[in-house]
Amino acid sequence: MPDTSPSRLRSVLESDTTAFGGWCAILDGFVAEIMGSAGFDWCCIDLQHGVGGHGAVVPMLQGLDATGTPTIVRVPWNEPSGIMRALDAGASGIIVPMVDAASQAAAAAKACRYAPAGSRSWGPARASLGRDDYTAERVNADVVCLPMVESVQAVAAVDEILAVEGIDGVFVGPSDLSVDMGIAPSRSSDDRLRTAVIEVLTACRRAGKIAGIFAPDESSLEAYTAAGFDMIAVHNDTRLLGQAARSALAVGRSHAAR
Ligand code: 3PY
Ligand code: MG
Repeated sequence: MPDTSPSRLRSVLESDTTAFGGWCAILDGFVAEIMGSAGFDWCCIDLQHGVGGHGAVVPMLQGLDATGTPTIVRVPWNEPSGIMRALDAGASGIIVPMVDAASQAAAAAKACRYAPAGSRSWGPARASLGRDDYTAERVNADVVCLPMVESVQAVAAVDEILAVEGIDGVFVGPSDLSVDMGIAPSRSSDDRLRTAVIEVLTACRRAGKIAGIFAPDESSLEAYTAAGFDMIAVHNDTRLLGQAARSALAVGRSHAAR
């Protein structure tokens, strides 16, 4: 039985080596299991932009648990109900989209933790299954809360966001950040974007907190890995499946005798 204890996510993200993550945008248990068995250091279930029914969350967490992959849920929005439901279902960490200010980060951090540290409501339906060590104190210490920095305003406020108690780091969304900067999201190597990304990474280093980012393509993956991000999402399942399908088809077509 693989180790599925929630503290594993924190240790993977805080280790000295880059933690590469899978990003599940196809909301399906079997797809999550395939992603988990690929050997990623962590996997994120994307409830903001993922396609499919939210009823897939528990089978996805089960699929990832079966492969021993630490789990994160990106919630649809910075709302306590979504954060608490994902944690009750058994996610070890939460990524919160579109956080622009310290006050918003504080709200997310509180939703992730039980009193006195926060305001999470008690009802860990799946999260506490088979866990004699499930106590508020223990869970508050284990859970990882990462607001997304994906606007010009958030980059400007990143030091204050990182200073919020209960915020473990930040996760950069380069596509939304590009849009906010007036850059096409497909231009991932734009200098202004890369400068802003490095600014966030430097702020994380100053604060001693986790620096995460989504890499939408190979050149970003290379650049963000070389820059030293702690956690990097390797594209997403949709893109990886499309890429593999196109390349298999191209091999077949290139060898076609008729
Ligand atoms: C972004 O790049 O904006 C993201 O949210 C990554 O999924
Ligand atoms: Mg985004």
